[in-house]
Amino acid sequence: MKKIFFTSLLIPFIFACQSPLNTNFLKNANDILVDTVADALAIEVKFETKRSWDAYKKYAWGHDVLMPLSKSYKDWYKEPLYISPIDAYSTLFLMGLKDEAKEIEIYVTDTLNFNKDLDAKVFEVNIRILGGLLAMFEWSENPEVLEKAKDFADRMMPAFNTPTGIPAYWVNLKTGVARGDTVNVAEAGTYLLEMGILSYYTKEPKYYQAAKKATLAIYNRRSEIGLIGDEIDVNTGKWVSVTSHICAGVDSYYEYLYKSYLLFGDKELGKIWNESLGLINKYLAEEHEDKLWYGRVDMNTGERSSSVITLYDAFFPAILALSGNMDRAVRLQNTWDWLWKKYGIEPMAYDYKKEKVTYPVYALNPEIIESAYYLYSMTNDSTYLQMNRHYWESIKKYCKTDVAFTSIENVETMVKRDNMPTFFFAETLKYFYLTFSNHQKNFRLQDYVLNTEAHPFKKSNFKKAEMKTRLGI
Ligand code: DMJ
Repeated sequence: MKKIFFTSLLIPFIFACQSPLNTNFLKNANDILVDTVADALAIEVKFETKRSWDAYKKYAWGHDVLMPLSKSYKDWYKEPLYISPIDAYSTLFLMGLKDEAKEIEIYVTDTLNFNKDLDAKVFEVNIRILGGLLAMFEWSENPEVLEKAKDFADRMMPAFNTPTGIPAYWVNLKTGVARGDTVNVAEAGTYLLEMGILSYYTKEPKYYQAAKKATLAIYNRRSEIGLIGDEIDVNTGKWVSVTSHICAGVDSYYEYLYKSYLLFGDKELGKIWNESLGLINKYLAEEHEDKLWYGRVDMNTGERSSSVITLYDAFFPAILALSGNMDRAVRLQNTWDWLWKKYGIEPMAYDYKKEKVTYPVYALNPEIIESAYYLYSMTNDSTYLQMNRHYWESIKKYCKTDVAFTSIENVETMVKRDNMPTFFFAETLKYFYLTFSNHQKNFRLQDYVLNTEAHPFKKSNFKKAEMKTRLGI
């Protein structure tokens, strides 16, 4: 810890020194110093991850979520599904916390049983449990983990037996009975990656085909001007809400269009992504007070309906950058950075025209950190390293507890809320760590596609020549 303390004293000095340095010698010296600082931050993030993991083990082992203030736990359902550890695995593994990761793997293969009489939210368990197990399989190469992933997916599959192919909201993991007629677009169309990866490894196209049918069911119900709404009835295929946006409730539908094209080479999805992005930029994007925002419009008329955005939308600079739209990615990330700094930490929802917070919670969410990581990886511009360093300092200042980290009830008062969501392990800590250790080149973003819960999948594992037989593309 001494090293961390010493280096943290150097950090402001080093970053302050960056711009005036213009000779090659000084530039190289500066780069070395920046790398040294980043190394220290990576060590600190790893240390804090281990501290939080130890707290989970001490107070919540076997359960879904740690409650860091009361030092207890909570489960999503009447029985636990072990969501925090499954979500944490790929982060612990990447940080070199191999013993901790191995312990999770052994629990998954030897103890965990998904034959539970409970109704699980299909979207949430897909990105966290199925996504987490598939990443665990890739890193551990343990075939029993793949069996567990397949077992879990088979329990999810009955949800897709609807007249539209859009999955119901809930599915009972034991009986396969599905319920919940209305889903949002993210809940309808965030399955392509996990189910495509499962199809690839099991050589059973049915998973990818079900996911693709659900995504196309959304796309095929676009309006005359090409936009989609945000809530739909899975039985009738009728829009329940006609508001079009990229915010919470829609976000990862768009993310998966592009990432599935990237990982599997599914050209149909690449085409839909390109078309969708054109419409998003045409109808949703707007300049306000010299900043770029993406608001809400009516899917049928294109008329603006609201300027409320959510912190989830900060995923968009990452996907813009990944798909080659760097100018907009940079501008949008600057907007999010401004909002974070306005409050000291970002609020869950904000009205950019009324200039006020509409929902003041911050739940340790990763999106702005994810986008800073993508931009840093893709540009090597230390502006984004500094952004993530700033967000890390804010989270330490406001969210750190004596045992782990916790959510904020209100970013205007910084009152804490007793909850450490599972994505804090899966995403937030991972993106910080990958940013700070980026220069070590031990994880190159261009070699991976990450699901929306930040579980990484190696591109070279997926051979394009195999896609026809394994995924049915
Ligand atoms: C994560 O569970 C996923 O990233 C999801 O797509 C939406 N955002 C949450 C964390 O904020």
